[in-house]
Amino acid sequence: MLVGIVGKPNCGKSTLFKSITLANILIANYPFATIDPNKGFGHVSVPCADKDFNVQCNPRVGFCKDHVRFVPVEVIDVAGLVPGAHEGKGLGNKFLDDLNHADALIHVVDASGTTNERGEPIEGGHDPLKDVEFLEDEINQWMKGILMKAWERAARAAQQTHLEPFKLIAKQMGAFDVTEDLAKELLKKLNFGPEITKWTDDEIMTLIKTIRQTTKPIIIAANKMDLPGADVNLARLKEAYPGYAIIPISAESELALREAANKSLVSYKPGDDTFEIIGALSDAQKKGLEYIKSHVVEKYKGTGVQVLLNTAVFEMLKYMAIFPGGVNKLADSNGNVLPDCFLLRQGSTALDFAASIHTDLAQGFIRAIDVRTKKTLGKEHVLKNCDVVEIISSK
Ligand SMILES: Nc1nc2c(ncn2[C@@H]2O[C@H](COP(=O)(O)OP(=O)(O)O)[C@@H](O)[C@H]2O)c(=O)[nH]1
Ligand SMILES: [Mg+2]
Repeated sequence: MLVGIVGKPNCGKSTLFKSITLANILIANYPFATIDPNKGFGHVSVPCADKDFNVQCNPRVGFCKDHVRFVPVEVIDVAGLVPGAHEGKGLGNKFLDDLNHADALIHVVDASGTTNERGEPIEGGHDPLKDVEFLEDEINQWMKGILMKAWERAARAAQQTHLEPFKLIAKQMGAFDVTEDLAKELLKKLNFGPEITKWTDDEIMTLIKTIRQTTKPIIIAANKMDLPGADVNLARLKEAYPGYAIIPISAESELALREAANKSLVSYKPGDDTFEIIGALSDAQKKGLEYIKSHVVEKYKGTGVQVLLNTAVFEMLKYMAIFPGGVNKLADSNGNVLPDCFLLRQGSTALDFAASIHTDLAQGFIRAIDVRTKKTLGKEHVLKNCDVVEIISSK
């Protein structure tokens, strides 16, 4: 799973990326470094199962603090999109290509309205509502460009060879993981005519929008909530886009708090709705943190950054966290307690879980056990968030 951070220049993408990926790298325990400087690991958080068993876990990756388990999720900071990017304007197509691999997008909007559509400071303010439309339009246009590549010839050829429309769409949009099944499902809903060459431009755009919503769902991060006027724009955004998840955040505040926490100046973990100053601070540092407390953390019950990532992964992409464990012991052969926590699609069964650990486990699947209740679970049993599951397999 890969979450892409997008938005116009200077909306705060890199600040958000930095704050998300600045887990204390020592406790997060990554044995590898990413080569791409714009890619890194953030963490979604779930109540850790270790608490229910009165133990302290030892995560292989990620970390656990106060029985909150932080599970890694890959994120990418996609460089600024400007109007016309799909035509190669600004940094253009390379960055749109970066998006190809993302399963979901966080659209960072400068809710303070202090920068224009190219990210330049602006007197008198800019309406952030416009940013939402422009970004979706850019992505739609770009996807359409890909579909329309050699479209006329492909459509004609498909018609002559009686290739079914969904097969053509899957072929043209393969880069976005549009499978034949998905294309079939989407086209069934849209109910276009059977002759592909007669599809209108509007129909094609409707298809593109549907593909975009399915393969690149967008969550909106209303950033810079620490600045005056952002609260008014947040309310306007919510009113204008009722179907969207819109999360108020202050990326800069989160970054400051994580940095201070890593230096033991404050007691704070991502997602907390308060923090405590514990170290010796200069007057300027103290003032800065007090501002963050009164203008962000107390007002919005946190900086919003953890809520943002959790909402993207658990609500928008509909994942859940599952812990492998044993009824007789929760540790692996090295004595590490509950070392793993997997993110699986909601609706996954005990068999899906076995397969996600190892194909052998699935092939030899005998039964699963809910480690908390010790109840036997069959292949088709649908798991729920934070379950601890043992797989009994003949292989
Ligand atoms: N006040 C405020 N400024 C922010 C926030 N997040 C980012 N910024 C500032 O906005 C400017 C652009 O941020 P940056 O992350 O480089 O934007 P990018 O171009 O989208 O990557 C920088 O001066 C940041 O310090 C925030 O939450 N509050
Ligand atoms: Mg940047």
